[in-house]
Amino acid sequence: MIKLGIPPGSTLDLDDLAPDQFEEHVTRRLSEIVSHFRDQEAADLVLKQEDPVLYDVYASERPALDGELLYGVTYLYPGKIGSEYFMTKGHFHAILETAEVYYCLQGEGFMVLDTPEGDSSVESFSRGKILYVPPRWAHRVVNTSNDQTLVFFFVYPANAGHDYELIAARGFRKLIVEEDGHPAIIDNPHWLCE
Ligand code: PAN
Ligand code: ZN
Repeated sequence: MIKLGIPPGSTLDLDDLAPDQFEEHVTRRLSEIVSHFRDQEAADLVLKQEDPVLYDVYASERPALDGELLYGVTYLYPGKIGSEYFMTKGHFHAILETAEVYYCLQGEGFMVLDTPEGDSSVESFSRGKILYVPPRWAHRVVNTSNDQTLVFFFVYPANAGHDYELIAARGFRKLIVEEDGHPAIIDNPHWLCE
C-alpha cells in the first residue's frame, strides 16, 4: 500500500548488506540466469555443488504511473563462472523509450549496453561513477573484482517495466571475461545464435 505524502528519507549504510528501508527485494541465483553464461560446463559443475546468489536488488515500491520513479540499490557479489565474471541478467525496459541513471557506490566493473538494432557499448563502472542509460539501451552490470561486492544505486521511471526475453534469446554483443588475470572485453560468440 503506497502512502500519500513524502516518504521518509533514509540513510544507506554500505556495510549493511540487507538494507531494510526498501519494500522490494529480489535475490538472483545462478540457476535463474545460467543460460546467460558462456561456459555451460563450468556452470553445471558449480550447480552440482551449490546455487550461489549472484546479486540482491532492493527497491522502493511506487505505483507504475507516469511521473513516478523507482529507485534502489543492487549488491552484485564477486565471483566467476569459468572465466566469466558474475553479472546481472540484463534487460531492455518494456517501455523502450525510458532511461535510467546508475551511480556506483562501491567496487569495480563494467556496464554492457546494446540497442535492439545491434549497437553496442561497454563502459567502465567503479566507485563514484555515474552512468546515464539512454532510452532504447539494454543494460547489464559485471563485477570484475576478485573480492569486493559491486554496489550501485539506480533510478528509473516506475512504469518502465523489464523485458528480459530478447537478451535471454540473443545475449549481449560483448562479454567481460578474465584473461591472464585481467578483465577483457570480447565478442560474444553466441550473439544472435539462438
Ligand atoms: C536495475 C536492475 C537490477 C538487476 O534495477 O533491475 O540491477 O538487474 P536485472 O534486472 O537485469 O536482473 C534496473 O536496471 N532496473 O531497470
Ligand atoms: Zn533498467
